[in-house]
Amino acid sequence: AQRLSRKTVLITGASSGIGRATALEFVRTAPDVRLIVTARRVDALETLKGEIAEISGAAEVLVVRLDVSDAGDVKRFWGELPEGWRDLDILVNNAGLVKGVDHVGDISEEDIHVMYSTNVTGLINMTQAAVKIFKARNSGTVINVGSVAGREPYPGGSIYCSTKAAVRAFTDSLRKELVNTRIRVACIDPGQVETEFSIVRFRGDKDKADAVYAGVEPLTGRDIAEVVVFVAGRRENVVVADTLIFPSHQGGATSMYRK
Ligand code: NDP
Ligand code: 8X3
Repeated sequence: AQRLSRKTVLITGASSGIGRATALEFVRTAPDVRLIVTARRVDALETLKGEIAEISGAAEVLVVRLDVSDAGDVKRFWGELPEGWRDLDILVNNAGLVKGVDHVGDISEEDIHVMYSTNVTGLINMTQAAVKIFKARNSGTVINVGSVAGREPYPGGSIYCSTKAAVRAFTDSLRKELVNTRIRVACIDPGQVETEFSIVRFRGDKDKADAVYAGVEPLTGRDIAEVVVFVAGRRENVVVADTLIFPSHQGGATSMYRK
């Protein structure tokens, strides 16, 4: 908690699921943390800000609407960060999504574009800006949310899985580029977590989303959030470079014990 005291943390995709849980977990761990919570849905971010205020009056929260898939928006975001919030300590690149389960040949251009521009280009653009700040100070932490899907691609996931494989490769390159610095780079690869992820995948079809979690006990956003905050809170010389987190009945992306 002491190590995260007064640190400035930027979380993308904080309006739901893992990102939202991560914001709350930072506050529980370090009540005077300073959070920049971003996503497209500002209402949900304002609700989150209210919840954070109930947990800790000492936490500072800046709500910013940010669509990471829009390079212009990302540029504007960094250019307009208010004085006092620019000296970032930790970037959590969590915003990401999957659309559909279509097989190659039938995938819409729009779905390909939205997954790549959010999960890959968005994450890269955010990281490029943060790394400039971190290099100038020779400290900082980048935590990228990948997925088991990036390690173990499955049918119906060609685009999503390849975006997460890209996150993994990008993260590894970055860590190696920065070995002569005190900047830390981590990849968090969750297995199955029950969030809005499947609702987004099935375009709002709640029955299809629920079927994904039928007969299994998935992880919660908080389970992953605890790992993110643990990684961020290690001693400066400790880099948790890689993680793979499953619920106990998951053996791999497509290996799940169902009751
Ligand atoms: P949710 O759908 O619950 O949350 C996704 C978050 O990403 C939302 O806050 C959403 O906010 C945000 N987001 C989506 N598109 C954009 C965008 N263009 N710009 C900014 N924010 C965006 O899903 P999860 O919490 O599960 O997903 C978080 C991360 O975890 C993703 O990267 C996902 O790939 C990864 N993951 C999830 C797993 C799971 O089983 N759930 C497993 C492994 C990895 P808004 O819509 O308001 O913009
Ligand atoms: C989310 C996990 O296996 O549904 O990244 O793609 S999976």
